[in-house]
Amino acid sequence: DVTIASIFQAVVDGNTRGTLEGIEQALEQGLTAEAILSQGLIAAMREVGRLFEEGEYFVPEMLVAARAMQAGLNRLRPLLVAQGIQPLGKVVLGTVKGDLHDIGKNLVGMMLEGAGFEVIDLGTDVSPEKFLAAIEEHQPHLLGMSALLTTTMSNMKLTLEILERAQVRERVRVMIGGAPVTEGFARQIGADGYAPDASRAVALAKHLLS
Ligand code: B1M
Repeated sequence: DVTIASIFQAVVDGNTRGTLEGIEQALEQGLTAEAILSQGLIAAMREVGRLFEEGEYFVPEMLVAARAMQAGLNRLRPLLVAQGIQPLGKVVLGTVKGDLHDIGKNLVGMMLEGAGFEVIDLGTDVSPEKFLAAIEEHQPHLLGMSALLTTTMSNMKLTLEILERAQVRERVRVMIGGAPVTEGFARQIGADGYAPDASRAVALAKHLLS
């Protein structure tokens, strides 16, 4: 599709205005928010990652692409987040300490909200102590942690350890995700579940609370 291709290219180029114009056009043409998201925005970030790996892109290019993607996500948010659903449960969500990647975490939060969860988003670079304090304050059913760097994944384990020590671990179900995270890693650190993408994060959250 030409319009989706233009959205893809605009995100790769870090062109926020082009991304938003492409999205308006795609919506006018009757394309769904889901299609725009997966074939336009998410596919474009994958391409940006590839360009970075190959040394064609550097951090500034990744950053402007991320900004364009985030603007696109904000535009799609009301379409992805359905209204008036019964609350399913409360989730505290954040990207772990040392890690500033938040696009995937934001998407997971948006989809959870869309499914009827109440989401308390702690943002990025969240220390184990801060996760613990939020659990004590908000008493959520679920804790969701995201990590995009192999070097920050270990902070998921540290967070679980601090919850254990504070004796709140059994009060919350814990799910984790992010590009370097695997099912095996989740099992290894004693998380309750792992999801590879945002829609499966919703299915997992429902499953963990059932
Ligand atoms: Co950085 N970065 N980055 N980056 N970045 C990666 C992650 C990298 C893989 C790129 C690469 O080399 N190919 C690489 C990590 C290598 C590694 O650890 N093995 C990398 C690096 C090296 C870095 C820096 C160290 C670069 C530097 O400074 N030299 C630096 C670190 C900064 C820090 O965090 N301390 C850095 C910085 C940045 C930017 C700030 C420029 C920017 C982030 C902006 C932002 O997030 N606001 C950025 C970006 C954009 C990326 C890539 C290109 C795209 C990430 C993204 O948003 N993807 C990324 C390449 C890649 O991932 N292939 C890369 C789209 C998003 C929808 O997908 O986040 O995977 P994702 O989320 C998915 C699933 O993973 C899952 O669902 C989401 C939706 O489907 N999921 C969950 C995520 N969280 C979940 C939680 C769940 C369940 C599912 O439950 C709770």
